[in-house]
Amino acid sequence: MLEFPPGFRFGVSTASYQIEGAVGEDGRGPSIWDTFSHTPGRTANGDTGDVACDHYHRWESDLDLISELGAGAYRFSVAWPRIQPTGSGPAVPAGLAFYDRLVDGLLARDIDPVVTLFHWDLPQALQDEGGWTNRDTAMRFGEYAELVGEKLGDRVKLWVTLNEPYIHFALGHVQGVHAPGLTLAPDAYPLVVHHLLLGHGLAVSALRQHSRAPITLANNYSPVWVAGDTEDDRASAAFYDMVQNHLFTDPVLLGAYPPGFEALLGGVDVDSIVMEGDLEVISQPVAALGVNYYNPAQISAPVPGESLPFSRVPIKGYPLTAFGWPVVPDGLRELLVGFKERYGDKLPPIWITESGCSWPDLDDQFRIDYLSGHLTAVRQAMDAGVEVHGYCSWSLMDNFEWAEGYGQRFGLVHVDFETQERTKRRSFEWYRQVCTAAAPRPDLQGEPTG
Ligand code: GBH
Repeated sequence: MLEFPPGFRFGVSTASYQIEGAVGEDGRGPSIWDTFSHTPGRTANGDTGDVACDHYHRWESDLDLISELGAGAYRFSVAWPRIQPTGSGPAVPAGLAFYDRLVDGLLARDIDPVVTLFHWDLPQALQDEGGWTNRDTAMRFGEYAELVGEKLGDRVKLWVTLNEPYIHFALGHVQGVHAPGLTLAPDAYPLVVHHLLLGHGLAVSALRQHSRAPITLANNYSPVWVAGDTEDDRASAAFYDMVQNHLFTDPVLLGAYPPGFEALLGGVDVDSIVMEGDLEVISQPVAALGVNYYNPAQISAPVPGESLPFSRVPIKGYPLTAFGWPVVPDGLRELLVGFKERYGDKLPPIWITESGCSWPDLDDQFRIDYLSGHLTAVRQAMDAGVEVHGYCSWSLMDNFEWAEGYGQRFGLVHVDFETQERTKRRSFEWYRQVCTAAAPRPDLQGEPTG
């Protein structure tokens, strides 16, 4: 068994819209994912998160599962529309109370609560006003963070402001295959990017008033491999690396947009979007960096007919998950070591906030190999000098996999969506041994309150 240093957290992750269900209960307002999933043709089989894992009603027995797993951390997200049904104004007490019970339930089971504020379920009312193209959404996000921080700030152990802003931007606003389902004109891209980042910064300011816990954002990162050997191939790969890996990281860690950002501006005057002081807000020190890792990206120059400035080339020669994604554990080591090289002393301790695979079988040696390979890669990156504090497997249980509906199963626990019965996969038992072998955890080092 791999040895990790004392204090290293092994955990599991989920997200509100993917597990909770109960979309009309206790004053929750509609989110963009309710709208999107109820629009014909948007999700596989027309699946929606209306019921999902019914976790809103089954949270206690779900926490018992996490406890049985021996996990030291549980990453979940707060549904913004449960706290503010229209994205602004006072908090709904019942909404806050749900997460309050969840946090206390975790602490009672000796599990560190890791709380994400935004895992893509934006209140629909804010989308109606332009969503992340509108600077006001960032302001509203800061206010929402204040409400959650005030309620939970004394007990949360790690905060994640935004989950995968790059994916939310690219799939939701450029390709239109995730909510809000937009294919925006390029001149709106920098608005979405900047307002997401500003929202992160404003949330950091708000949380600091109430919590000493480390704060981070979690991006989906991929080491970028060049396919082809032309200058154009290399330029496309560099562009892709910039948008996926650095666009939502450099402003936070370095206080500046990455070189090449201008290419995304398409002639838009940056001063009309990035206001004075914004980058200072965005780059307030954070005591952690969240990394969601699934696979590398192999990129070439765009092929004819491609509307983007790059082309994704399938990675061959590796096992594929049920989703068809290549399994490349060493890509995680490569990514982490590359981050250390790029950011040096500016790189805060890393948390792997998601890592996992879609695999349906109950007897899932595939997932065991996946987890074991990725934990080995993390250990190797640590040996190479990268500080990593935790690893959260995606996911605790099968759930609503966005546009794929219930067709892809990422859980250590199988869910029968007819009966809501939970059945532990073999990987659950394997990961339980990893979690329970971990050394006791001293309290996480955070920051002083503001
Ligand atoms: C995460 O997104 C989400 O945070 C989480 O909610 C979700 O359930 C989980 O992952 C599983 O999907 O076409 O082979 O190059 C992951 C974002 C974007 C990662 C697409 C893999 C392409 C794989 N994903 N990406 S490939």
